[in-house]
Amino acid sequence: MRTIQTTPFTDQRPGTSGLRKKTRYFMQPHYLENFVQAVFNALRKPEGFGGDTLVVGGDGRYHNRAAVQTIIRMAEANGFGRLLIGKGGILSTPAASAVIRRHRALGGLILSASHNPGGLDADFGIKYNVSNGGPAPEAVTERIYQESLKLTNYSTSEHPDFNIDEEHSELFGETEIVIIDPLVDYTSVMEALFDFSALAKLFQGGFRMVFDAMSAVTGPYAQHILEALLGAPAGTVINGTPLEDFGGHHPDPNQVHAKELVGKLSSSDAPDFGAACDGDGDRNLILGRNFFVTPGDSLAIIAEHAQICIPGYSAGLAGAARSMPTSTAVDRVAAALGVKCYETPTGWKFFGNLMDANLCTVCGEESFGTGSNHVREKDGLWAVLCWLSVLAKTGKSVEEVAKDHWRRFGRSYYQRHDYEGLETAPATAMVDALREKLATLNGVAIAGSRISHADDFSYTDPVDGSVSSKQGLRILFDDGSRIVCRLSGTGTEGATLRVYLERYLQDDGGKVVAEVLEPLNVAAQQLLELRERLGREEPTVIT
Ligand code: VG1
Ligand code: CO
Repeated sequence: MRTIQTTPFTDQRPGTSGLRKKTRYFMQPHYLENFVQAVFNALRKPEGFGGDTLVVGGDGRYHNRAAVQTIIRMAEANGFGRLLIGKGGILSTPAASAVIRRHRALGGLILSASHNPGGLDADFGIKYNVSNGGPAPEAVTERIYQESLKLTNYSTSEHPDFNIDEEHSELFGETEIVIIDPLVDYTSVMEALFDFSALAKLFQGGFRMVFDAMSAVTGPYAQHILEALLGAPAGTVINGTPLEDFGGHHPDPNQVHAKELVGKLSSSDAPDFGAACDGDGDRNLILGRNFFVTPGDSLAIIAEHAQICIPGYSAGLAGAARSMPTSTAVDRVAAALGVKCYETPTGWKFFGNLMDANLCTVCGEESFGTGSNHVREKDGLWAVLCWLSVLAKTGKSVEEVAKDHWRRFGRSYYQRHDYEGLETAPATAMVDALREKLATLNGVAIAGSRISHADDFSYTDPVDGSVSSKQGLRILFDDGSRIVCRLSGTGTEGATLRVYLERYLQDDGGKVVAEVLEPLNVAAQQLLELRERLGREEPTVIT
């Protein structure tokens, strides 16, 4: 073991989902090592880690492999009993969660900046997941950050690079290093939930889909499950080989970045169903022929059909949950099912306690994240299998399923507007200024309705009582409309403002979304003084 002297970096506080920085910044001497040591110090127990398993894997982006080697050396020096490492350093985020749970690991280090672009000149990231398989809760990330601020040294060991490309097990000092097939645990979890033979029949009947892996980590998972096990024709999965720079694309599965897929679904020869996942495989995009399902509707529709269409949920749902900015569509389904719907801050880490306490079964976010208590991460391919199950069972098209849902529940017309590449100081000042104004907004008439309540969202975890404040400004209207504003916590450059617009109408869902939301869009821009403060009139991305 070697002890290396180091000095703290002051910027290692994890954001919405782990620590994300520019790749080159991550590659500077000691940067990754300091963070990993801070994680280990935050977890340290009197008896050491000799009885513990640590899971390691990532989305395959640039620097993933080198980071795995660094972590192996440090985990050995810090006394871990066993390391489970995805072959090639690969584990999708939901697969890592499954491995942690099934092998009763202490936790896992996931190397990913998720939907952020990858490459030497793009982004890298790392996050720690706890023993339930979910992202570390805020109390833990805060402890990691405090440890990072007082580091004086880290422990590592000298050893040439390990072979991480073949499944095997070897002993390094007292540490057992096991290279595992990254597909096995995840596939077992899916097989336990879904009726694979019913889904295979769907494909046998000529059902056609295109799955866009966006040159990211879900390629091998989708090829294995959709093509090899369910018998979808070869070529169903496109961009299926994970690349270190995701082919230069932005692996964010929305209509803007998944252009190729959107094009296929709107062509004259369009398949029945289209889907895509993000860099680390936890997000999903759901498309029908010429039809986009918003993530909020997708969550609601999955919750509506789970018990009837998916064997894993035949006992019904214990409850549902969504992040605060996510549309309220799932709330109406939960009410119809007679179960509670919880409203949490943005970020998957807030769902873990609810699922551990069996308060909710399915949950989701507007940012193309949907999942359930089968793991403790959002899960892109799971959402795809849910939709396939709904389509197989009902025999309907994606569009028919969505329209039936609107006819029954009404529709939350919804959009997120991102204003990217803002300067941090004026963007923060703008949000601060609106926060100051919130108390005076009650009763104000704007956007054709009246503001009934405005606050900065604060969440008290119903399980452990922990409080998370300043989680986003929300302006609620008396007709059920909402404007929500917050700054992104996953970016690596400048600031991104997210404005979420929602208007609920009890209609058949046939109106044009942008037209329904325009008054709210104008009101949000005015309240924020976007043009005056930042010179912006148009968002960079609308999802
Ligand atoms: C974004 C999304 C949030 C999601 C997070 C991580 O965070 O809005 O809903 O949980 O990304 O997703 P922010 O702070 O930038 O709005 V992923 O796929 O990066 O793990
Ligand atoms: Co992701």
